[in-house]
Amino acid sequence: CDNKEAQRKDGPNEYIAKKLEELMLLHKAKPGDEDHWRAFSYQKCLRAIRNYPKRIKTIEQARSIRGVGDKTALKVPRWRSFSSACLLSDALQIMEIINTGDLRRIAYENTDDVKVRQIFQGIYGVGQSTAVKWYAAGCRTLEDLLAGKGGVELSPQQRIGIEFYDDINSRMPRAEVKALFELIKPIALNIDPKLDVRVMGSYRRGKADCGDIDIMITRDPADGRTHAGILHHLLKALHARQIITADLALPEDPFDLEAIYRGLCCLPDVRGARQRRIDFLTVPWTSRGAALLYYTGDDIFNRAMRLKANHLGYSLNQKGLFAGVVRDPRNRTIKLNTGNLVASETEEEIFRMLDVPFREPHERVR
Ligand code: DCP
Ligand code: MG
Ligand code: MN
Repeated sequence: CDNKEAQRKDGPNEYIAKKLEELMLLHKAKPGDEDHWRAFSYQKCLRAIRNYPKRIKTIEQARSIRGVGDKTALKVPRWRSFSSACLLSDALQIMEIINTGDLRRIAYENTDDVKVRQIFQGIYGVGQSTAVKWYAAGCRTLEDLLAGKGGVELSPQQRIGIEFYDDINSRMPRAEVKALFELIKPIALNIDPKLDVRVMGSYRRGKADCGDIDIMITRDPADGRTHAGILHHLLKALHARQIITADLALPEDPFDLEAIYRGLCCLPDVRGARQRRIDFLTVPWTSRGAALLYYTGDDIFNRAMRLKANHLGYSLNQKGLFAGVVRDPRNRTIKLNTGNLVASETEEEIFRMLDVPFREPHERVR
């Protein structure tokens, strides 16, 4: 692999990022409505620290990381008007790590209930509310859950999540994504040679390791045919070849042009091959540009693009860029109409409409 990400080594402030990350993960397992936001601002802060080229020594440096980063390592365009990444409280925590090598808050937050909930939330599809519920029912270990302690009942998906707990929670090397894709792509093209099949997500961004494999499928309908129903046949073929080993979430309608499948896959005939997470995303041909943009990510970059779109009076999602969307003033997340499609066929036109200089996939990170 030829990109920067794959070659990146730990920077001089990795030890700081590691400690803050530990705290962030504890926050994630803590009930409370601010948590989502808290985790989000931490992620921004972590990236800024990891990208900071010099060893951080003073609180001024810690507080100014965003500003410094803007000009040098990050090259963040002006339109990314995030509030400052490192708040004073974050800067104080950074100083504590620099001065003591530790963060007392970690020990304070790392209570037994948080530890248990953290383990539970590592089960695929299990969020905070379920983890809290299971803890309250008296469960403390994965074995407790499997035994149905306290009357807990697991869904089939949760059982798979426990069975392959370690596999699902580890990332795979880029080469393994490539190997699996090279098995899958010909099987898809064998069903219909005109399919457009590609790997999205962290792989497309050039990352050295991936949490899952995101495969997008679409098809030019110029000859009067579409990819509707393909996913159904492809999944059947992949099950038969023992490449797909378990289903986690089936599409509501596998014959829809837009369908999502989530499951586990594995390199067949490879001793010790691990179970890997795989997602299939089928999208209508006309929205392929918006889908490319969305499924390439990363999630923080997508958020920045959506914000920029909103500032300009547009609405952006995986289907396209829309103008004239009217939102409920009491709840801005509710759309009162779908608006008019402005751009969706290519990534370039969406960037252009948003007046954002085009960025290659590997540049779509902070
Ligand atoms: N995505 C998003 N917001 C989310 C989830 C996903 O914008 N809440 C988009 C951006 C992601 C893409 O979908 O890049 C794929 O989602 P993944 O969860 O697979 O994330 P990545 O592929 O980026 O990372 P990983 O290597 O962890 O899979
Ligand atoms: Mg992914
Ligand atoms: Mn995914």
